[in-house]
Amino acid sequence: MWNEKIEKMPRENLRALQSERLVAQVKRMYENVPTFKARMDEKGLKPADIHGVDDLSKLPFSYKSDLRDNYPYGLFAVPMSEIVRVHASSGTTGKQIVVGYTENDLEMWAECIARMFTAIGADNNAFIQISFGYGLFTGGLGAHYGAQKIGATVIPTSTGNTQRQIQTMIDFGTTVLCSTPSYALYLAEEIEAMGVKDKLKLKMGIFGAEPWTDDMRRTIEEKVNIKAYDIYGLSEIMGPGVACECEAQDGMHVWEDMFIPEIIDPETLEVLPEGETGELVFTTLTKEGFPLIRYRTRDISSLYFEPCKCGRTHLRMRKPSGRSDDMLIIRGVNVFPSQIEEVLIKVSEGDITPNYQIIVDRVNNNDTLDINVEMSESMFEDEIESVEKTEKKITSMLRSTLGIGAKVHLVNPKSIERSEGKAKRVIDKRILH
Ligand code: DLL
Repeated sequence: MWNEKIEKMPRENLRALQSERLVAQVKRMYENVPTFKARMDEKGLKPADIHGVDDLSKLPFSYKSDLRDNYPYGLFAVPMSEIVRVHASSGTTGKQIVVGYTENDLEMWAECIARMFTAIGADNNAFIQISFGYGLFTGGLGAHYGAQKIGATVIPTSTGNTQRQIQTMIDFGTTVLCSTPSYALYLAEEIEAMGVKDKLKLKMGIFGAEPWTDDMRRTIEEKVNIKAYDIYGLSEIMGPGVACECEAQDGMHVWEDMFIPEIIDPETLEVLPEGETGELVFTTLTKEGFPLIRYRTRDISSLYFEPCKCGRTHLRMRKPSGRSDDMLIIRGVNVFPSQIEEVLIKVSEGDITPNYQIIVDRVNNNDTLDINVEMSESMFEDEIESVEKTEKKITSMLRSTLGIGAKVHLVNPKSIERSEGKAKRVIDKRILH
């Protein structure tokens, strides 16, 4: 165990630690984050009213829209001179959401990841290949510093170039692979096709950043003969490592000394009892740069406190089974339909109509994104070249907004099925299995 004292801390002590940290954080945020102060004032609450975890449900929620409204740095609780790193993720609009970390925040993040690697049996003899994207996405750098902290040999390949990823795995002796589960499946199939499974030293994989099922886990495990573990996180709360599986592969431990999870009913906002399914809400306890209270993740999951075989006392969350908003995760990238709509609005009305459909599918374990847009009558009568030119223009606008490629098809006027109720804009054909 990486930090036995904390990871096996009796639950009463853990709760006392949470209470102490929560009280301090509420006070600090009240003094430094105007949006939080305004929400507290609206409820007639003062920091002195919060004595510990029992008072958590009195506190106001926070939302993704808060990040948008305070873009880029308005929710940070320390001066920018103390922020040493920023990361970003998709917002519901063209603007990204931005998160910031102090030196200590990065240290705590590496601590979470170090606990995770140790929990699945990796140590300083491991060769950890990080095939999460490096950059503004939290996956690459997030996993990187934790792998380094346990003294492993880090192989920072980032995403893409599948053949080279596999060659690197063989030549450098990779024992642990970190990637999205869909990319892991793709790599596994390529490894099978290349007939190089026997040349690998791979023992385990840590996969996350998108939903996946136990069936998908089994398929990956069988194809490349490894153990596959789940890791969960979100940029707003920290990045990867908010929760992760241990060797028991039975739910993800949430590091409760740093985060308090709750499950709420997304309609009534009531806190639900242990085991019930609802929306996950997180409160950070140690974050300095960008702390959050009761952040509504929109992820659907449940929590349970039963002791785990591994001896860790921190509660576990079930694999998120979906979302309570319309965010899609395509090739590990968060995409909101509203971002696509914003791009289409920018295209000349003479060229396209407001009728469009977003089709997401999974072909050879790779997510595909197709966007059908009805062209205008005048474009319909135009030369094929000008249709292709418009398709190319929209494709490139979408790439720069979403950060991933999409296939754009200008389709004939009135060819997209009309609906009598709400338009069905998104067709997600992916069946997770
Ligand atoms: O995806 C952080 C991450 C990186 C997690 C690498 C794990 C591994 P965001 O880009 O902000 O951060 O996306 C966060 O992704 O709210 C979930 O909807 C989804 N998600 C993340 N991990 C899992 C998982 C990173 N293990 C959003 N299972 C979250 C299901 C997941 N969904």
